[in-house]
Amino acid sequence: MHYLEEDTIVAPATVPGTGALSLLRISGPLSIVVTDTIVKFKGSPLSETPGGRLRYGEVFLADGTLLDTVVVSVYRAPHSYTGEDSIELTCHASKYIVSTLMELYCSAGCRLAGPGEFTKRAFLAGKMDLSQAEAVADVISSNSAAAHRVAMNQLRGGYSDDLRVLRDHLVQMASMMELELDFSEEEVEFANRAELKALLATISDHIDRLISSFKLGNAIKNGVPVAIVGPVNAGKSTLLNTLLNEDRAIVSDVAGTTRDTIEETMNIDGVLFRFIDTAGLRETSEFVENAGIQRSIKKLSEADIVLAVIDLTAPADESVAALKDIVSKVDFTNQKLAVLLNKWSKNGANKNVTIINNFVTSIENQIVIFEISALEKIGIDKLKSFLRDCIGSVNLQEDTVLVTNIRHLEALKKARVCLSDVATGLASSSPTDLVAQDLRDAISSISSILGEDITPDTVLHHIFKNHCIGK
Ligand SMILES: Nc1nc2c(ncn2[C@@H]2O[C@H](COP(=O)(O)OP(=O)(O)OP(=O)(O)O)[C@@H](O)[C@H]2O)c(=O)[nH]1
Ligand SMILES: [Mg+2]
Repeated sequence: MHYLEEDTIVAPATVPGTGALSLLRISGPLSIVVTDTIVKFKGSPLSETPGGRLRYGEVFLADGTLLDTVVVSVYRAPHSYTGEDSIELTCHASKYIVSTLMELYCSAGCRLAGPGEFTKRAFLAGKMDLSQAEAVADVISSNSAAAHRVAMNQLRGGYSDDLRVLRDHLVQMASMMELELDFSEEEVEFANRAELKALLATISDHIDRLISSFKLGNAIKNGVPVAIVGPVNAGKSTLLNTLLNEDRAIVSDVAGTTRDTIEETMNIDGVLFRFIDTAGLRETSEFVENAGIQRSIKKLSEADIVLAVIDLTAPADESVAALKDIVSKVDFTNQKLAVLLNKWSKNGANKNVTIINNFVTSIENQIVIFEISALEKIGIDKLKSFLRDCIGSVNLQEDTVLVTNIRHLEALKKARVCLSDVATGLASSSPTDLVAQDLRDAISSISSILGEDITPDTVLHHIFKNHCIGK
């Protein structure tokens, strides 16, 4: 059911005080009438202006002083973002002008919009489904070509189309079963069991593919997690700063400088990486440092790529022991490990290079080794190319469907569990009504991603609370 809200909302859609112009957005039944009372137009009032037009006007304060000259765009329901009568008012980007205009609108009967409320209205008016509405925030926050592409595909409905195909298959299956239920007295099987099982396998595969796309989807949206680990004083924080090209983390020659993890993202050739500098690994009884080290280990296990920073000026046996410890924590089927021999110097060969090289090649042939100097920025470009190559195939097609949202992932997993129950039910010839119920649960899980059926207000509140005001 689509419905329109009764109150009229207003919010700045741009950040006042930055840039030359600001945009105020007004949506709801009073938008046009109220704007007529605030802005003085030459000629006919705004209420006589058709949708899709721009009008120039002036805003005067009660004492007759000119506040600003503005341009107003008129949208008439249902031809607007929200589906309601809407106004976009462009003024100069002064904080004073914007806040005064906001006051004028609020005292004329509008109220300040909540986060994402314009998009929420667009969803409620049936302008977009819920997954598209969620993609609006992703498009706004996308900061790499890949993240932009995935979010834009979701916004344009590519992802929703994929889900609808999935849901339609499930509905088709359910209807075959429902038919059987209608004739249950006669104990006939309308639905061919072999056909049902084949259809179920195809649908389950589709859901599995979507679920497993989350790893890449999440990496693209939030950055590929790269953990920088290693013994204390190896130069991990120096490396973070060098990679980011800024003094983000404190660097010192005191062992145990970094206590907590520090995360920063950086775009390398269109792929977003999330670098995580961690507390140096060593035996310690100090409570805070130990807590930091536990976090380092957790971050190491969650990363896609692990950079083990080794200090070439430290004793080789200590470095080898440290590496052994790191290698034992890496899951080579899901993670890549690069050993970075840091503090490498142009002046003079370092015998530790050979010792560590020999050790690494003796244990695991999937490990790559780089000689770098984080401080002198040597070998950093090679390291960056390696990181970029690790991700390889993110040359996404425009219509690549990836799951990037935890809510969607949970719903898909729930649907998948229901389908496993359906498969078990079919295999054990369970009563059709039980199997049909599992199928209905799977359908409602998929529909919840699109926001179909009944979407409770609490769910909507949770989804839109992270949107920006004005969107
Ligand atoms: N010569 C040289 N010194 C370096 C290099 N990288 C880091 N250092 C120095 O090594 C010391 C430790 O550097 P950090 O970056 O703080 O080391 P860390 O691994 O973050 O240390 P913790 O946070 O204590 O675990 C500092 O004095 C750095 O200037 C390098 O490439 N060459
Ligand atoms: Mg550090």
